[in-house]
Amino acid sequence: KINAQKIIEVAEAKASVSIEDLKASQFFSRKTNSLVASLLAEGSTGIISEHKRKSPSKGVINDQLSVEEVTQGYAQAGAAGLSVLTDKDFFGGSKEDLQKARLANPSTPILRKDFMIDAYQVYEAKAWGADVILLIAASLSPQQIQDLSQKAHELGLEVLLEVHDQEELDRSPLAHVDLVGVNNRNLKNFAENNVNASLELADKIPANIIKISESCISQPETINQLKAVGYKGFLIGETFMKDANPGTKLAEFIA
Ligand code: IGP
Repeated sequence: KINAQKIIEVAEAKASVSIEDLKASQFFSRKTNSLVASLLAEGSTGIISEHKRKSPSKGVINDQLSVEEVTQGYAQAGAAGLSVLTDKDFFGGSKEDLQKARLANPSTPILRKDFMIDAYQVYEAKAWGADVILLIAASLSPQQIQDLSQKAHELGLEVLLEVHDQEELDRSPLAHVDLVGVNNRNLKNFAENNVNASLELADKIPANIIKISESCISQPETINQLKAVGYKGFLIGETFMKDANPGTKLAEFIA
């Protein structure tokens, strides 16, 4: 759910950096990398590996490594894409994390992982070096999803829409997004620790849409299980981040 703090932050950010300023930033006019193309490429690992220092459910996961070390390790090990948290309050991320990840990995698709509610944040995402934005169906109206997706596409960004259940899937304007992610973790109670949500929703998502399974993936066998029901992407954070060497962990995972 949206919290008041976040809304205030967005308003503050608006006041200090104008959209014109964002448009003038070094990354704004760059050509973006397509996550869709990367996931569909022959031999893609499908793995979208995440930089995540801490989370509300797990506390500190790993704050010992630089974002460059983590993301380059992932890219070298074969990640199809990267996800970088920019939310400070809950996940300890920042815009600098995204900017550093971009500079360290010029040709890898990067998802800005944050709670997006305003078009201003889509401009930020582009200006900070992202290729893809996340839209969470649970906290947005269908109209907002449509409008934010349109803005993202206008700026050359792709859209990953996150759903957790059938109700969210049914009311979402799927024609406007590029990828659909099923979050296995229930954001309301953090209860789940399995990929049942992805398995249940697999055949409810139209076949022409690229499916990603998000969260709670800790075993390589799970990837095969998810691939068998049509998933092309696998968003994995904690399993890699809690290792002293996240890139090596990814390499072992896909070996
Ligand atoms: C990664 P995990 O269980 O592998 O660390 O999960 C990612 O799916 C998770 O961080 C996530 C998330 C989100 C974080 C999915 N959707 C929305 C913040 C906001």
